[in-house]
Amino acid sequence: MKNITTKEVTTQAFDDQKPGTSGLRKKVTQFQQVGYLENFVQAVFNTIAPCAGKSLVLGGDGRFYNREAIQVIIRMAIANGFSHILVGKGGILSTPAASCVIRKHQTCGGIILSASHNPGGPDEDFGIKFNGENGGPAPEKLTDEIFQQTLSITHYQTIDAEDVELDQLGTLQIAQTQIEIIDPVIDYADLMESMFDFDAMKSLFKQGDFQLCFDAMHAVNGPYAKEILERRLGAPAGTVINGVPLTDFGGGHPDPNLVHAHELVNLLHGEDALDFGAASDGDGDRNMVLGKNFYINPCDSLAILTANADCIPAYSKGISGVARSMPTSRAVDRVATAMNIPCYETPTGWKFFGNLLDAGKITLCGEESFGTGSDHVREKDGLWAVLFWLNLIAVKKQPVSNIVRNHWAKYGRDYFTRHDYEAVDSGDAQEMIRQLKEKIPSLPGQIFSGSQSAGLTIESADDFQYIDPVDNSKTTEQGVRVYLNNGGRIVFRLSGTGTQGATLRVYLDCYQNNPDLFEQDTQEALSELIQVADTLAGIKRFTGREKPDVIT
Ligand code: G16
Repeated sequence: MKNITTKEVTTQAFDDQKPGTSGLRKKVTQFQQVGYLENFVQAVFNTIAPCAGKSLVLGGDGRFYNREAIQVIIRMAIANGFSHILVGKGGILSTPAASCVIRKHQTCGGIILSASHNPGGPDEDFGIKFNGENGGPAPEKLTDEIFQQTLSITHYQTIDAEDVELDQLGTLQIAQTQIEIIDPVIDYADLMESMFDFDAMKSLFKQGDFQLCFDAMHAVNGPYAKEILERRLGAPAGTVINGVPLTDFGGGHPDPNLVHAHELVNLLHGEDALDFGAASDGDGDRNMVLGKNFYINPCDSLAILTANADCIPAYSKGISGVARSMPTSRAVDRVATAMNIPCYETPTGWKFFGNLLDAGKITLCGEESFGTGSDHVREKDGLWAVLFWLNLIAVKKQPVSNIVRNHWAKYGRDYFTRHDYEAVDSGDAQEMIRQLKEKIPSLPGQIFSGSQSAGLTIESADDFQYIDPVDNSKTTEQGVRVYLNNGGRIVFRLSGTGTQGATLRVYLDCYQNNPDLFEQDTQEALSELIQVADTLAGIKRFTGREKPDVIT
């Protein structure tokens, strides 16, 4: 055992460390400022103090600055008195795996290093967040306290010590702290194997006529997908593409959507298209699933998984309820009504599902932003969603497109799209939202007369607020909602995860129960609403853009 003296280092507070939708996300260069990372970590430790005797999980998505940050945090955790630190080998832990390890090893929480789907590299993004003992993102109350701590911090604690070897499994004792380098995959893979029907899924691959591709986008899920899909389920070697985590994600944008996962999208299109494709993001919590020449919208995915939960061993005894973030389409609400289970509408951010999951009020939850999950961990979980779909395909013995079309035939179809305007001037974006909020009281009854939207009328509008049914905490100003008389809805909000200017998100959805209209192009089906959204908010005027940067 090495004896070490703790150092108290004087530091200057920063005023820009308020956690956003999911932790603190900034450019790497901001994190590299003297004391920047240390201040935030000490603020976390001060908030959860006393740290003495507690265990902490530590890992990240492998992006640029991950390893350096892990060494800094290990030294600080030792100085702050933690007795046990579990670190993913190579500094790697996907977000859902970190949640799994926190829960399994009953630690007081964990620090996850990731900027999720944002690009990585010296000039790109980095991020850090604290998850509590339930394995879930710190709730608002805790992130507010952490922010307050960052504003008044004057010192942080650390030690002088050499870097810890991150690439060898094993334990090392420094002062009172045991540092354990753990296999980042095994706990998570075991959990997945306990939940799904692996035998049924194996048979898909044994027959040899089912073709799957999983695009790990050179992000954290490569090793997890290889272990689960190729080793445990017997999918052929090469099923997982871009499977080696790279610090810059191979120069790509690790965001599993139709724009950024184009390699996968190409494999799922055309005459020789594969049967099933999936991708996950930088830290492995998001998922996109595709059938042969068929895109599954994440809102539909949540609804379909809910409707078919009884096909999965882990949920065969029934589910208690579901939740979706407010901007997510209302497809899952229809399923919940039919199943006679509650459906909760929460603000954007996985942290808002935590209380509902802990209280057993919900079993499944999801978001339009390619996030789906359940009570098995307290994070959204990309590979879990892929396994859920594979399990469904194996049980139903139907192509993905049939599963989705049968769902629409039973419940109707909720067309959904999100239009993102990225890196917009923050002042202009905020002014747009301010003016929109000002108009809310006068909106109901407004009739539109544009070429495509003639006769559309606003039924109601509000600024979404949420009262948590478990602890009664209130969260306000979560996006402007506008409901129209054709069953349509438009939501306007500013993203809480961007690192440059503001990102305006416009969410549009509309219910359709005429089967003759189930095969429309989504943008066409929602064209009236798209026009109304611009008329209402002056999107083109405020952003100076003729069209969105990303459409999902
Ligand atoms: C995070 C949150 C999600 C949220 C998403 C987008 O995901 O955990 O709950 O839906 O950001 O948030 P925003 O619209 O504010 O940018 P991730 O995958 O980025 O951690």
